[in-house]
This record gives sequence, structure tokens and C-alpha cells, in this order.
Amino acid sequence: MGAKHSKVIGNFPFLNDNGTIETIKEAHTLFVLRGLPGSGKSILGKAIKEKYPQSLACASKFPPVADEAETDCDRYAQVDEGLEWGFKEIKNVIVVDDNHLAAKRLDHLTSLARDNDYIVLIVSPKTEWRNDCEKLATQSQWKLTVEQLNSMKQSYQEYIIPYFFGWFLLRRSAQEMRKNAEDFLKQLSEMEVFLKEFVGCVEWHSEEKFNLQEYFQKKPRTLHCTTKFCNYGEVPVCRAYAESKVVEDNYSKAFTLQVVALFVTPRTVGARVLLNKNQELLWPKEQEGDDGGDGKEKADLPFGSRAHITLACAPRVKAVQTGLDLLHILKLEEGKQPTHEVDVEKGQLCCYDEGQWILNLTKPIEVKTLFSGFYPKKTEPITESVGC
Ligand code: 2AM
Repeated sequence: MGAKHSKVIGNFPFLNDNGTIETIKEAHTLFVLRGLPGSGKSILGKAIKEKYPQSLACASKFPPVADEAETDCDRYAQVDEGLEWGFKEIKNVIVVDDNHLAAKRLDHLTSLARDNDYIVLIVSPKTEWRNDCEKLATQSQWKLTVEQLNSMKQSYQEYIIPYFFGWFLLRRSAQEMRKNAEDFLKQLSEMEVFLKEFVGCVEWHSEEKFNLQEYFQKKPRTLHCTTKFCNYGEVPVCRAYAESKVVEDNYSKAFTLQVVALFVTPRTVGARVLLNKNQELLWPKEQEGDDGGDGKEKADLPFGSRAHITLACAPRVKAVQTGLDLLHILKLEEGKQPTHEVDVEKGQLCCYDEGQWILNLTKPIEVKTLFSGFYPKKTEPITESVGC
């Protein structure tokens, strides 16, 4: 796309950042274009098509309606058919072009993406006139009145805040990470010194001999490193994060995360992520230990220490626990000698009592990700499919 276009529809990493463009070519991404009729979605769609010629575009042929909540099956049947086909064919880039004002329709699309293991990017053109209903009325091919557009604008301006923001692993990186987690658990389950210490710290009700892989049976479906948990806007101050310039500028951008350690506790299995300076910009200032925890772990640890990928949880344990477990281990690492230290092929394995083991990797594992949000609400139950 030429600079002329980007001046009109705005700067986006997926159009202007080479690292992101290369990453998106190997990722599986659903672009959901969102905006008022005439705001520049089709120029944006064209620019995406130019950049990713193999992409699949799905657009509604129906005129826009103010109340999209009246979800009309015919209206979306053809688009959904196209999407299903694209998911089945494993198209790398799928673009769905409609106004996408109604939360219900967005929920449907983002749930489909989740079920098909696609990363969602909800993007709106940044044209100067995108919210100017008088101008849009003269511009839209559908001959909408200013009143109709004003009524649509209300739904559009209901900002879509996701369940959480984070870095989402590309399929191949997620596969590698899962394999690393499996190997890690397998290696531990064959170590006498580990089993002896760990089994005393867990509840194991089965008659069978303790089995580590079976114990950590809850596995997240979408591997990611959460930056900000928002609960769709319910979490205090999340709106400021969601609307911040740094999130706007980095939304859809590719990042390579460095995994520097794997850890296991009686509750969770996780991967510690060491953030670089650019990644730290997206790390919320108030987060360390304050979400889901009692704050006691946050003292004195370097900024961003909680960054991690949840790999598995024990029964009845929620994914949020992984970050708290990591902070706890890092605190112990600072102040205490390990009770066990074992050199293994990939690094040094240390135990800090009460079943807390960390493998500090000699060579970090690099994972490719895109920065985005997790949006679907229609999960049954939500924690089973995305987290633990
Ligand atoms: P995680 O980042 O440790 O995996 C959906 O539940 C995702 O949001 C999970 O991946 C989870 O943890 C994260 N999450 C859930 N509740 C949270 C909270 N209160 N604070 C921070 N992250 C949370």
C-alpha cells in the first residue's frame, strides 16, 4: 500500500511494519473490519488484499442497518459460509468486511475464530471523517440519512473492550511450546528427587500411582501471554489501558517473546517470559500482583516479572494462579537457597520447597506472537476454553 493510502486510512502494523507483515503471512488471522458505512473500510480491505494477495475476503451484500442486534440469519448466512470455507481451507488471512457495530455479531465472529484457532484483529479505518455523520451521509453508497448514521454511531462508539489483551502465539510457536511443556513434565516425572518432593505437596485421590501428566490435565486452548485482564471493561482502569496510544499503536503488531524458564507448582505449569523494552511498554503499570492476588508478591521484583504463558493447571485451579505462582517463585529465588539443584540438558532445575520447581533455561525459547485481544463471550464456560 502506498503512503498516500496510509495517510487516508491510517498507519497499521499489518500494512506498514515489515516484521508484522512477514509474521502475519505465517499466522492464522481473522481481520474484522469495523466502522460506520463510508468510513473507509473498503479502502482498508483493499489495502489488506494488496498486502496479502492470498487472503480471503468475506463481505456482506446487504445494506447496513442501524439495529444490527436484530441478527438476521439471511444477512449473515453467506458471509458465515465463506468464513467456514476459509477456516476449513486454513487460509492464513481472512478478512470480514461489514459494519460490525453490534456486540452480538462480533461475539459470533470472535467465537468462530477461537473455535478454529485464529487470532482476531478488530480494526477500524482511521480516516478523518470516520465519525462525521454529515460527511458519511454524502459518501456512503447506501444513501443513509444523518439520523440513521447517528443512531449507528452510538453502537459503534460502544468501545469493544476484550476479556483480556495479550500476545497470542502463532500456531507453530504454540505447538513448540506445548511440546516443551510435555517434555518438561515427562522429564520431571522420571526424576526420583522431584517425585519424592512433589507428591507430598499435592492432593492425589486416585488408587493409581501419581501421574504428573494426568494431574495437570487442564490445558489452555489459546496459548498467550496476558498483558491486561479487562473482563470486558469490568476491571477498574482497564479502559485507560484499552484506549491508550501504546495499545492503539501496537495492536496487531508482531512480537517475539523470550521464554527464559519453565516452572511447575502444585497448582500450575507455566513459562516465564522476559520482556524487552518495547514489550514492557505494553505491560500495565499497576498490574504486578494486583489482579486476582492479594498483592503480597508484588514487592521489589523488577517490572514485568509476572509475564508468563500458562501451560496447564491442576483440577479446580484457575489460570490466573500461574502468574501469582511465578511471582512467588521469583521472590523465593531472590531470598533463599534452593533445596534441590539439578543440572539438566536444558538448564538448571531448582526446587524451593512446597513443590515449587523452576527450570532456568540456558538457551531461551523464542515464540512468535501477535498483540491483540481475546473477545468471545459465548464460551461454555469461558475459563475452560481459553485459560484453565
Ligand atoms: P493467565 O494470564 O495466567 O493465563 C483468561 O482467563 C485469561 O486471563 C487467563 O489466561 C488468565 O491468566 C488471565 N486472567 C484471568 N483472571 C485474571 C486476573 N484477575 N488477573 C490477571 N489475569 C487474569
